[in-house]
Amino acid sequence: MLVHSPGRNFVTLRITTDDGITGLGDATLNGRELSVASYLRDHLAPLLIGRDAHKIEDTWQYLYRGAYWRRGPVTMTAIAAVDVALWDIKAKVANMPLYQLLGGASRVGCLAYGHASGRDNQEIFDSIRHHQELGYKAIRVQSSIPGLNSVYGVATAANSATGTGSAKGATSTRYDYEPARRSAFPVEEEWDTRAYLRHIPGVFEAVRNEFGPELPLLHDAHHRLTPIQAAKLGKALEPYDLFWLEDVTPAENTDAFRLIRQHTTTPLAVGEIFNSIYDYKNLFEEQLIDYVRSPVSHGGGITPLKKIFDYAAVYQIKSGVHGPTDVSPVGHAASLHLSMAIHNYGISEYMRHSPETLEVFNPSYTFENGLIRPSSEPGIGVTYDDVIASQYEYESAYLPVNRLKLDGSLHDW
Ligand code: KDG
Ligand code: MG
Repeated sequence: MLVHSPGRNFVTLRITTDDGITGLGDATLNGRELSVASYLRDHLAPLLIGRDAHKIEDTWQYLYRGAYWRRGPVTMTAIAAVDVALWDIKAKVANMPLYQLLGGASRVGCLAYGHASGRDNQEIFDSIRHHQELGYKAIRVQSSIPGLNSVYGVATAANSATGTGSAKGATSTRYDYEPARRSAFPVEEEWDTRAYLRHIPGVFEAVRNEFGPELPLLHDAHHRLTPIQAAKLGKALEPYDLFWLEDVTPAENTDAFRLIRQHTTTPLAVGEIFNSIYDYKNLFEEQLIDYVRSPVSHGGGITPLKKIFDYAAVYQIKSGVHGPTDVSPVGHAASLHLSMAIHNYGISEYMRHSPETLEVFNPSYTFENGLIRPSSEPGIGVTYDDVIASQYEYESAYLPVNRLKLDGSLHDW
């Protein structure tokens, strides 16, 4: 178990076979890292000793069904780490990049979106241009809201990214909310939904006027709206032709999507906090969403996520993998190999990691001309440098919490 903080906290599982082959899995659960580390160290690792590393499906079922306590972010992140490490090992033994074992490449590379944000429209335009210079062909846009001091997902200082083609060595676009402002307690932010709903459509109107109709634009509402507010926002954004609107309502109430869907044709994405195929079942079967946000690392691993994507394909629903910097390069690489292979790929979020993170993980994937591509290295193509990692000790860090500006009551994240 590797628990370090190169730029931000990561938990990484390394499995070594009797033959000395190693596989890596991402076990990072932002703000709750040590719970997964304990689950792995205290409960799963002892069960893996002596098991055949090639029996991936059987091991997944053994850990999932055997626990009795199924699902949940901690359990599924831990199982995902084991699953990915075993796939990494299998692909290394086969001497192939992992996507070859998953069916081979269905595309030359995976379309990725970057994060633009700003305190006003001019800053947003600059941030979009900057991301276009970095090679992004699709861009998420987040904005400050007049009257609110800070809004999650919006950088409050000018970005300093300079990276080019290679993911390694690229200077990351830094957000000052990352890594969630380290402190023993979460930072408290304020929120006003009516102000947000009044402001956001105008931002997208301005962005469309500035950049034209072609550029795919995305937006994340971070679970903050009621169903009827979400419906209103989706409708208001229709003239600006979004690629997707993400996480409009608290994700656990999937029934909300019925109401939202009745009112808007803006495509909807959800699932970054889901961890099971059962979270998606009704959303798929009633065709209530358009994109699946689960990353490999929180979706239980490659083994179940491949099944989720195949299930989604029946309903013409596509992948839209979560890829913030709290998914480690191991997690990104695992999602990338799966993304290369499936037919119903949509898009991936690709936030660049900090130089410290890249130095420790050495990912071999590259980003160029809007696409992330895995290398031809056997396995998932990530190596972990223990020596450099040991310089970065774990430090507790939390995501912010959100209180209503009006009366200070806690609001949905
Ligand atoms: O750990 C939580 C973050 O990864 C999340 O807030 C980022 O919403 C997010 C996104 O779409 O990347
Ligand atoms: Mg999100």
